[in-house]
Amino acid sequence: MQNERAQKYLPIAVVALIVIVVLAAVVFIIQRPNSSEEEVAALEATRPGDTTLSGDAAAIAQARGLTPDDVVAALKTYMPTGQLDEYVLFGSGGHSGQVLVVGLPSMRLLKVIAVFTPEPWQGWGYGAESTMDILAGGDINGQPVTWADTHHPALSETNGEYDGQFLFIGDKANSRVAVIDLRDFETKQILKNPVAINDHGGTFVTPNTEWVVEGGQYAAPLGWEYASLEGYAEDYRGLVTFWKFDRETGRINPEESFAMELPPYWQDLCDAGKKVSEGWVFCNSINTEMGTGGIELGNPPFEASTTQRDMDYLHIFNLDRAAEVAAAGNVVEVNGFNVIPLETAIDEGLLYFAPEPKSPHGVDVTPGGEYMVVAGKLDPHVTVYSFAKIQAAIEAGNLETDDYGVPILNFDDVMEAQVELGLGPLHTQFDNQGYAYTSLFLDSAVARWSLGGPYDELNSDPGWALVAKESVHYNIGHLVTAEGDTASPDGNYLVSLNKWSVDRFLNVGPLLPQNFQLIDISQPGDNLQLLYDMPIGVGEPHYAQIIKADKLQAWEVYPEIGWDPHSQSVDPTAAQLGQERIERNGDTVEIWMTAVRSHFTPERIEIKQGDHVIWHITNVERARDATHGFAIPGYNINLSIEPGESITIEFDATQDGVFSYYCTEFCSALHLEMTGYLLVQP
Ligand code: RUQ
Ligand code: CUA
Repeated sequence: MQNERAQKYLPIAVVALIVIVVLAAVVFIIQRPNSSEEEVAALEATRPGDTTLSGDAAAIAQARGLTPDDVVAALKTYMPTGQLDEYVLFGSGGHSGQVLVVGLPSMRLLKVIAVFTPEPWQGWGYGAESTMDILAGGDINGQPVTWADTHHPALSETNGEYDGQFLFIGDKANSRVAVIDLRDFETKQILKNPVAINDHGGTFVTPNTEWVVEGGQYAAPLGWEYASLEGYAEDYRGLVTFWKFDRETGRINPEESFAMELPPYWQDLCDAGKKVSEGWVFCNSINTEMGTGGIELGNPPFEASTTQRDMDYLHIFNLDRAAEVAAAGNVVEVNGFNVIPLETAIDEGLLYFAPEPKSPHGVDVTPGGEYMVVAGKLDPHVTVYSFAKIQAAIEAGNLETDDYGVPILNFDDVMEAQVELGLGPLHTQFDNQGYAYTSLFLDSAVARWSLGGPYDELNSDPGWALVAKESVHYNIGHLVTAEGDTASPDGNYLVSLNKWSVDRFLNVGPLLPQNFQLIDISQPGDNLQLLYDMPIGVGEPHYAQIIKADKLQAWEVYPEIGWDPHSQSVDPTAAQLGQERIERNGDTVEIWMTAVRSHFTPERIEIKQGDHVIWHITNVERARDATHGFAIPGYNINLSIEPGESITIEFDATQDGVFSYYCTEFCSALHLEMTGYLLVQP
C-alpha cells in the first residue's frame, strides 16, 4: 500500500524538486546581474519547462537569502533519499580514538568506526571477547590506554591505487597502529610500537601495502627508557618504523617488521615513493637544532629553539634495501623488536638527507612519483624535489654529513622548483588536471598550483605556479582530494580539514566543532567553489582519505551464521539454531544462545554467585540491518550482534540478584519483549 503511494507520488516529487531548484536559480540570476555566465548556463541547462511552482521556489530562496552560488552548491550536494554518495571519506576522529566515515558530496556521517576507544553502540570493549583482546593489543606496560590521538588514516593500495580492502590508522599520543578490515568496517588489530612511546600518528602505505610506515616525532631514548635531557645528543634518538602487512591474514606481522634508529631530530610525516620512486620512503623532520626546551629555566622555549635554522632535513630512505638488511639480521633488538642501528643505516646506504626549508610539515609524493613536495610552515613556498636528481646526487657521492655521519645531498642539486603560495603552507594533495593543492594555515586558504613536468600535456604550459586561492573557515590543517594519494587522483572534490570553525555554526559553548569544508575542484583555473560546511563534534580530526565508493565491497550481512569477525570465519563454538543450551561443568557455566526477532533462546538462565560464565550468542538473522543488541545490567556488558555474527563473553558472576538482559537495538515491533532473566543465586 505504502509502496503504491510512493510510486505514484515519486515522479511528481522529483519534477517538483527540479522545478523548485531551477526556478530559484533563475529568479536569483535575474535579480543579480553580477552572477557569472557559467552559473547561468549551469542552471539553465537543467530547466525542465514546468513553471507551476515558481512562486513557492522563489519565495523559499528569497526567504532563506540564498544566492545563485548557494543554489548551485545545494544542487551539487543535495542527496535525495535512497540515492548514494559517489565517494567515501575516511577521516581520523582525533582524540576520540575512532575513524569517521563520511559520504561525499552529501557530507553525511555514515559511521564512526570504533578503534582505540571503547564504543558502546558497536559493543566495542563492553564484554565481547574479541574486542577486549584487540583493545588489549594497545595496552602499554600492562596499562590499558582507552583513548588515542588518531592522526593519519591510510587506505590499502594495489599498484598505487586504493583497493578498498583495509584501512590503517595511527595513534600519535601512544605510538600505536590499528588495522581495520573494510569487509565489515571493524578493527582487527591494534599494535603498540615497542621502541617509541609516541610518534606523529602516521600510517602511510607503500604502493602494494607491503609496508605501513610510521613516522616519528619527539625524540626520546629508544625502548621507552629513562635518560636525562643533559645527554640529549647521545642518548635520545629519532625513529621510523616499517610495519610488515600480510594481506592474507589481514594483520601486521611484528616479527617481520623493523624500525630504523635516526638522529634525535623530530621526524614528522612520511610518504612512500610510487612508480619511478617505488621502494623509497620520504619523511620530513623538524628540530634539527635539537632544542630541549626548559623555558622555566631561562632556556629558549621549544617554539624558538626548534626554529633557529633555515633548513631541516628531508629524510630519504631506501626501503627495499633496508628490508634486505633487516631480513639478513643486521639489526639490534629493542624490547624484542628489530631495529637497524644508525651506523648500519649509513654504511648500507639506507638513509640520506636533503635540506628542506623551513620548519617543514609533511612531504607528499606526486602521482607519478617523480617529485616530493615539502612545505615549510615558516616559508611561503613549497619546495619540490626531483627523485631523478636525488638519485643522481646519491650516485655522484662525495657528500657532506651531519654530526651523526648521515650524508646530506646538496640542496641545489636535488631541488626542482620552489613555488610561492602564501603563509603557513602545510600539506599537499593532487588531482587529475595537473594541479596540486596545498593548505595554507595562516592564510586560512587552499592554494591550487600547477605541477610542471609530468602533466604538461594536460595544461598548455603550466610550469610551477600558483593558479588560485580559495578561502576556508578557518585554520586549515590537512586537506584531501578524491583518491588524492594514489597514482591516479580523481580530483573532483577537495575537503579542507579546518581546525577552527569560529562563527560557522551555532554557538555550542567555548569548545567548538571543527569544520570539514567541501570544495568543488572539478573546473580548471581559478574556478574553485566552496560547497558545504560539515561540523565535526568529536575529537580533533587530522587527516582523511577519500575513496571512490564503488571500490568498497563491504558485506551486507556476515557470510555465514556463527561468524567470528575476529578470525573472519565461522566460530566452531558458536551457538546454532536448535542447539541452544546451558551446560554446567563445576563452577563454569557455558551458555549457547541465539537471537532472532524477537527473542533470545534461552530466556531464563539460573546460575550461582561466583560461577564463571562463558556465553556464546549468535544472531541467526539473514536480513540486512537485522542487528540485535545484548546488554546485562550491572556487569558493564553491551554487545552489537550483527546478522550472522557470533560473540562470546566471559565473566565471573560476582554480584547476586536478578538481571534482565535485553536487546538494545530497536529491531522489531516486539523489541521490548526481546529479553530474559539472568538469575544469580547468592
Ligand atoms: S599533522 S595539520 Cu599531525 Cu598530519 Cu599536519
Ligand atoms: Cu532484538 Cu531489539
